[in-house]
Amino acid sequence: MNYERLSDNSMSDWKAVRRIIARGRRFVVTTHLYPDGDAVGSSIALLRLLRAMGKSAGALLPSPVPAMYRFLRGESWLRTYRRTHEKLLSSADVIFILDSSTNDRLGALYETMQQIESTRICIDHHPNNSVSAELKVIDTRACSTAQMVYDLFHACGLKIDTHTAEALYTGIHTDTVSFNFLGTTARTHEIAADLLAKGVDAKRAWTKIYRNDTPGLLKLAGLVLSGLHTADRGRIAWTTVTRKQWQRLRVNPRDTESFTRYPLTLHKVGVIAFFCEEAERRVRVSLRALDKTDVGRIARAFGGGGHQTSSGVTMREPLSRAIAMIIRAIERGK
Ligand SMILES: [Mn+2]
Repeated sequence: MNYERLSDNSMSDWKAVRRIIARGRRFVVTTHLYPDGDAVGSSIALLRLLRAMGKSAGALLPSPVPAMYRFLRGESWLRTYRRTHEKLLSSADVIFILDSSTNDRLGALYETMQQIESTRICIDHHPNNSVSAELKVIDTRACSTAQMVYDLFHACGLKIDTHTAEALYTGIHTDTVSFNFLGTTARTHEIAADLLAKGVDAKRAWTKIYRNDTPGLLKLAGLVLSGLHTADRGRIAWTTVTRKQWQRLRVNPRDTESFTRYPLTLHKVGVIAFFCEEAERRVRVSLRALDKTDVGRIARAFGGGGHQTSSGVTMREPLSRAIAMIIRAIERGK
C-alpha cells in the first residue's frame, strides 16, 4: 500500500503551507469552540509536526478540552484562550485555524485575530468555509481535519510517531462515527491501518473516548428515549431533553451530545434531531442525516453550521418553538 499519495488535496496547497512553516518561527494553533475529537486530535498532531520542524508552537483554544480527550499525549499543550494570551497570539508569525468553518466558531480569538498581523492558515473539511485567512486548504472530501494533517506530515517528509498516530486516529474515528459516515472511504481505512501499524491501541482509544458514561447519563438517556417522536412515516425521529430533566439527574447538558446516536438504529429513519434545552430560550439542536437530506443547509438557515450528514445550531427560542421550526424545515428539505 502506498500511503504517500495525496489523492484529494493538491500537492501545491501543501507546498505553500510547507513554505510558510519553513519561513516562520513562532506558531499558534487554534480550533473551534467545544472542540470535538477531530479538533483536539488534529491540533495535537499539528503541534507535534511544527515542533518536529524545530518551531516554537503552542495552542490556544476558545474552550477547554473535554475530559474524554485528555488521555491524548500532548493534551496539556492545549490551553484555553484568555485575554492575557493576546500578546502570545499577536507575537505569532502564523496562526493555524483547524476544523472550523466560520469565524464565529473561534469565539473570543476571532476578535483578537482581526487586530493582529499574523498570517492565518485555515485547514478544514467543512463545506462553505467562510473563515478569514490568508491561505485556506479546504478539502470537503476528507473525512476529517486529522486526515488532512496526516497528509501534511507526508508533504513535509516527516515520520508519524505513536503519540501523533493516536491523536490522528482519534480525530478520524470520532468524525466518521467509528468509520461509518462522513466520507469514510478505502483511503480512510488505509490511513487507519497505517496509524495502527504505528502503534495505536484501538481498544485503548475506544475505551478512553466512549466508555465514560455515568449512571445518571444513562438514566437520562432512558428518559429521553421514552419521549421519542417520529414523523413523516418514520423518516424523521427526534428526542428532547429539558432543563428539569438534566438538572434532576445532575448531568452536564454538554454530555448529552452523544444522544443523537440512539435513534440511528431505527428502521427506515432518514433524519435525526436532538433538542437540548440548555437554558431558558436556549436550545442546542443536533442533526444527523442518513438519507439525502442536507442537514448542514438546514442548520445554516438558522445560523448554525456543519455537513450534509451532521450539523448543529443553537436557537434562542423556547423548546417547543425550536422543535416546530426545525421539524418543519426537515419535512420541507426532503
Ligand atoms: Mn472535523
